[in-house]
Amino acid sequence: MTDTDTLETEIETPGAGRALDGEAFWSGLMDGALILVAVFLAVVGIGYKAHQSSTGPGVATNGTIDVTLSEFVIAGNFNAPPGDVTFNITNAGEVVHDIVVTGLGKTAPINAGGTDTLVLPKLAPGTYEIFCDLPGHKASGMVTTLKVAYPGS
Ligand SMILES: [Cu+2]
Repeated sequence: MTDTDTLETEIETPGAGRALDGEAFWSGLMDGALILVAVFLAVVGIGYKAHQSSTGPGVATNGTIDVTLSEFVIAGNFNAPPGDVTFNITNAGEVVHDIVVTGLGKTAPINAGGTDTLVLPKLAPGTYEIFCDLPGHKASGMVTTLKVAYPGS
């Protein structure tokens, strides 16, 4: 009790009060600076995103392609720049499907409603055949072409 009483007395003295005001002033200045930095970063971030999405239509902005499988279609925007290409695959159909990229790789069979990811490392510019190799599926339409090209070419 005695210590607490002493502390309260010190805080209420005029000298201590001015010291606290000074600290509050600098603290407020620092808060303002932090807010300015936060606003600056937000503006830079928005500008960066806008730049990223300014690539022309039809050309993927990076090497990630969403692929949807169904009977009997392989759907997706199969354009990518040279480099690693990643397929994020969803089987939206009612039977098992898979993805084969001739000479480069394939997924395991993907059950109806299932998902899988296929990474094709370091693709050079060119065209690559993609198909489902379950019996009869390619002949029924599950085949398409991945086009790898530099943006604008
Ligand atoms: Cu299939």
